[in-house]
Amino acid sequence: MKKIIFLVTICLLVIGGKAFAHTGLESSNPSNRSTVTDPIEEITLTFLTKIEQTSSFKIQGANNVEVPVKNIVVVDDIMTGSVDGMENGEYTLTWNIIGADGHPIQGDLTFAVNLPVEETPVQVTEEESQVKETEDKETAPINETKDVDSDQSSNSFFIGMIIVLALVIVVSIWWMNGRKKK
Ligand SMILES: [Cu+2]
Repeated sequence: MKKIIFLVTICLLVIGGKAFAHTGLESSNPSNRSTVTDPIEEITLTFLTKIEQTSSFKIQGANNVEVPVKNIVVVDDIMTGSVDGMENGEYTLTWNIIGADGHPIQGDLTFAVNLPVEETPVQVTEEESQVKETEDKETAPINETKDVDSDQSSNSFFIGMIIVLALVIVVSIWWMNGRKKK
């Protein structure tokens, strides 16, 4: 009986420890929901634990157009990548990593680029503004479904494991008691 309790306790501790090591984003530059007013050359993402070399990230601007990211480098818990000539606008950065406990995790953050623009008088013709309007209408709904977080699925996996283990304890105690009575 004591052996079983001991083994189950060890199992719970191991699983609990792994759940604790579950990685997430600690900080970033640019940070989430920030507005950048100087030209960006490097993106830095800092995670809570070391991450695998296969980790990566991508950046998408308006209408989901992807911004090329060069030289993605992972050193321990930090992932960097360089970008070139990002225009003013809003961007979504999606990271895709494998954490220290081997779990693939995805998340995203948003930031805006708002560099000072040199004043050059631009005349918008009526035709151009009409084109813009129809473009806006066509592409508006695309950006709305963007909250992926696979974090939760692996968390519920752990909760499932713990429930299964709890059941194992209850059944073994019940079984052991039954044998003693006979
Ligand atoms: Cu994990």
